[in-house]
Amino acid sequence: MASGNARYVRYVLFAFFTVLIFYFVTNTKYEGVDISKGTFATGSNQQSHDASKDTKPSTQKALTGDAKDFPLAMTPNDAGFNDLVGLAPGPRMNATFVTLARNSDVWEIARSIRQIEDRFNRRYNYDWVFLNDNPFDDTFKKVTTSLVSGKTFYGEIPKEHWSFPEWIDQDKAKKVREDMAERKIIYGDSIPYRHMCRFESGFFFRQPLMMNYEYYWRVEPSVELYCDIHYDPFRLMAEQGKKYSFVLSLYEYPATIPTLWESTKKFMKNHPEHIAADNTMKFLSDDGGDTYNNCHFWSNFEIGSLDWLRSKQYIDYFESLDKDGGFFYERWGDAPVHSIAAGLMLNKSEIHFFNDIAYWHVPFTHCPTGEKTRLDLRCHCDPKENFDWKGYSCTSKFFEANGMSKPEGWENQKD
Ligand SMILES: Nc1nc2c(ncn2[C@@H]2O[C@H](COP(=O)(O)OP(=O)(O)O)[C@@H](O)[C@H]2O)c(=O)[nH]1
Ligand SMILES: *[C@@H]1O[C@H](CO)[C@@H](O)[C@H](O)[C@H]1NC(C)=O
Ligand SMILES: *[C@@H]1O[C@H](CO)[C@@H](O)[C@H](O)[C@H]1NC(C)=O
Ligand SMILES: [Mg+2]
Repeated sequence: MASGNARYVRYVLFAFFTVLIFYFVTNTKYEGVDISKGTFATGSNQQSHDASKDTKPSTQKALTGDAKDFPLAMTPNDAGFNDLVGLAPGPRMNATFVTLARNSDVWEIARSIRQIEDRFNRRYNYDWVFLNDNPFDDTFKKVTTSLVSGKTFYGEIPKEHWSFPEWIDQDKAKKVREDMAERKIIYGDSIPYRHMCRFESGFFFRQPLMMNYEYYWRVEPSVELYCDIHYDPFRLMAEQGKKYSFVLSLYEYPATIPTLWESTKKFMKNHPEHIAADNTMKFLSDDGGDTYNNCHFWSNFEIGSLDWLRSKQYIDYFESLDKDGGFFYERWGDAPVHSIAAGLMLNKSEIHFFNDIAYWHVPFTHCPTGEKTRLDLRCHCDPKENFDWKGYSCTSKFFEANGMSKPEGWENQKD
C-alpha cells in the first residue's frame, strides 16, 4: 500500500510538472514571430513586365480593410505597430513608387528597391513606375519586376519632355556649359543632367503612367533605408493633408541658380493668387523674401501629391521658370524648384518632415534623432552620421520656421 501511495504521489507530481512545463512553453513569447492577424487581402502579387500590356493598373489594389478599423500605428503603444509579418492590414492609397533611370542603372536601382521592399513595401505591395528617355531593355525589366512586390510599369519619355524648348538660344546655352566646365561646377557641362532636372521639375507627374495615381514616392539608384517603416507614409500624407515631404534639406550651390530667385519673384508678382497665406517663406529667405538663402529639400527622396504638382499653381510656376530658360542658361535643379514651390504655394501644415524614415543618398544621411526611436525602428544607421543638425543642413531652419521643437538629443549631433 505504501509503495502504491508513493507511486500515486510520483504520478501526481509528474503530471503537475508536465502541465507546468506545457504552460510555460505555450506562454513564452518569441519576439519576431508575431503573425499579423486580420488580413483580408485578395490581391495577387502577379506582375507583368510586358510594357505593352502595362499601360494602367489592371486590377484594383488589394484593399485589406477600412481605415477606421485600422488607424495608423505611429508609435510602439499603438495596436499593430509591431506586426511586421505578412501583408499589412488596412486600406491602400492611390499611390506608386517612381524611378527615373537609365538601363545602366539597373544594379544600383536593384539595391534601392531591395531596401524599400525589405523595410516597407513587402507588406504593402505598392506599384512602381519606371521612366526613361530611352526604351528599357529586358534585363532592366526582368530584374526590377522580380524585386518589386507590387505591379511594375515602364514608360518612355516623349522627346518634348527631354529636349531644348524652341526658345532656348543654343549658342548661349553652350557657352554656359563651357564656362561651368572650366569653373568645375558639378554637372555644369552636362546636357542630359539639365534635361533630367527640367523633366523632374515639370513633367514626371504628367506622364501617362503617372496619371493613374494621386501620390508618389521618388526613389533613386543606390539609396539606403536604415529603419523599419511601421506605417504607410502614403496614408499619413492623405489623412493629414500633406502635399510634400522630405528627410534631408541643405543649401544649394549658388553658382547653379544665380537668377532663380529673380525669376521666382517675377512669378510671385504676376501670380499673387498662387501664394499661400500661411507659407514657409522663412525657410527660403532670411530677409522676408528679398533674397534666397539657398535652402531646399533634397528631392532625390520625396513623397508627395501628384495632384498638387498637376495643379494650375504649380504648372504656372514651372512654365514661368521654363520660359526664363534657367534650366539651360544656368543649371537649375529640380530640388530648389520643388522646394520653392512647396515653400511659397503650400501652407505650412502641408509640408511634412519624416524623422522616422532613415535614408542615405551619397553623401548625406538622415538617421532619426533619439535613441528610443532608432531602437523601436530597428535602425542600422550610425547616429553620428545624422546630417539634420549639422551646419550645412537647413532642417533647423525648417523647424524654426514652423515653430517646432527639435527632437530630444539634437544638440549632441551638431558636429
Ligand atoms: N533615363 C535617364 N535617367 C537619368 C539620366 N540622368 C540621370 N538620371 C536619373 O535621374 C536621377 C538623378 O540623377 P543622379 O545621377 O542620381 O543625380 P544626382 O543625384 O543629382 O547626383 C536618378 O534617378 C538617375 O537615374 C539620363 O540621362 N537618363
Ligand atoms: C487614382 O488617381 C487617379 C488620378 O487622380 C485617378 O484618375 C484614378 O481614378 C484613381 N484611382 C482610384 C482607384 O481611385
Ligand atoms: C492656408 O492657410 C490659410 C490661412 O491660415 C487658410 O485661409 C487657407 O484656407 C489654407 N489653405 C489650405 C489649402 O489649407
Ligand atoms: Mg542621385
